[in-house]
Amino acid sequence: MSGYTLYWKPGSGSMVVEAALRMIGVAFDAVEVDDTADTAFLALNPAGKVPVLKLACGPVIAESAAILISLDDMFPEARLLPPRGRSGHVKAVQWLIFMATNIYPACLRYYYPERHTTDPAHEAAEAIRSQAALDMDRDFARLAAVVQGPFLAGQTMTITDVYAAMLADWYDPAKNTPEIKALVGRVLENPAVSDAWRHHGFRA
Ligand SMILES: N[C@@H](CCC(=O)N[C@@H](CS)C(=O)NCC(=O)O)C(=O)O
Repeated sequence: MSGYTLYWKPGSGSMVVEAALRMIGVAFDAVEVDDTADTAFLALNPAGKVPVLKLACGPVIAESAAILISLDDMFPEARLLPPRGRSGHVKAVQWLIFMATNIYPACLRYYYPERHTTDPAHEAAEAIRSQAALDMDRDFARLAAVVQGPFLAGQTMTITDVYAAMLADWYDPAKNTPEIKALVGRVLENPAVSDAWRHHGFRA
């Protein structure tokens, strides 16, 4: 047994955490979660969501951005994020949190609109879905405008770029935006990322 256990589901946001673990080069166990409402899993993350990372020394971390920032703290030499104190660090963290708190939830509203309204009418769900699409169009346009470094935080790929590629794979209009499409291509040149991408069944 290794020191790290990643709880994951195919096609889910655990992809970026697996990519981070592979970029670090640390051994980990991958436990596929069939049912996020299972009592044993809820004991790990009461929110019933993957990704979850369990450390052998005790702590359990949920929330994709929190896991990535914690891994960067534990393994600064892996350069998941640019070194602290440099302007690239602030940018990479800013865009990571921007995506985790805006685009990721919008994507969930887009695919599961009925979970985001108490109104059972089909039209209510459709309205949620349309607004989620508009929100993602606006937010991916903001990302596309800054992917000129050629990465989001400059000349070197960070885990923030992998996060952006993952979200884009869930939403075709983003994936087909030239700047984002080029970013996905660049990110997938990294073997650690492409291994996690394939293992999770991502498409590009
Ligand atoms: N804010 C959370 C969102 C996690 C999330 O919504 N995960 C989805 C998969 S992408 C999930 O586990 N949904 C429940 C399920 O699939 O059973 C994060 O950033 O980690």
